[in-house]
Amino acid sequence: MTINLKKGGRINLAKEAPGLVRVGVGLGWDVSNYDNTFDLDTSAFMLTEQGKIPSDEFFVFYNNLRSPDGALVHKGDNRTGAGDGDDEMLEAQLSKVQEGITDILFVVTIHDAEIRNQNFGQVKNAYIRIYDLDTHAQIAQYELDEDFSYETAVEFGRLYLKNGEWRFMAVGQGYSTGLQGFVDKYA
Ligand SMILES: [Ca+2]
Ligand SMILES: [Ca+2]
Repeated sequence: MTINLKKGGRINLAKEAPGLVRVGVGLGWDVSNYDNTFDLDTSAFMLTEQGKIPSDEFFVFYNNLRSPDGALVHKGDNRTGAGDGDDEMLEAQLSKVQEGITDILFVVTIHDAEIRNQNFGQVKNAYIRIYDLDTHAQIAQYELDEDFSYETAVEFGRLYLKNGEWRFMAVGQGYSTGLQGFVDKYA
């Protein structure tokens, strides 16, 4: 059974998916204008309570595919988003997350958005979903239902620790920045 989250919606993984060991995080999107190449990039910031990454290696993206604690693995860059299903994926093993990290924030940015004059107003069917990697059962999905226009970057969802239990929240916050803007904010 999958839970459809709205913006701001939260679930407790310990309650909704007891026995969950490895979490799959899938992001998908399509674009309305296929004459143009849209390269959306998924990245993750593993944050402490201070809202910062403890070191650069806890910024997991296409050039740093694995966090130092081995808890988070990025499955690689998709350059077009063509086709159905997940376009970019990450795998998380929450029991391995380094102590002190309380938040794993997933963001999506458009590569070279400014140069190519692209924004999320041209992106369709964008979603983030989390599932059990071992059983492939989907746990929750959040479809980006905001009417974005000029935004070029989105904080999409986050896994976060509360009272010793991991939870997931649908964030859906757009920004007119790029990956560097998030690095400036969280590094
Ligand atoms: Ca990409
Ligand atoms: Ca797609």
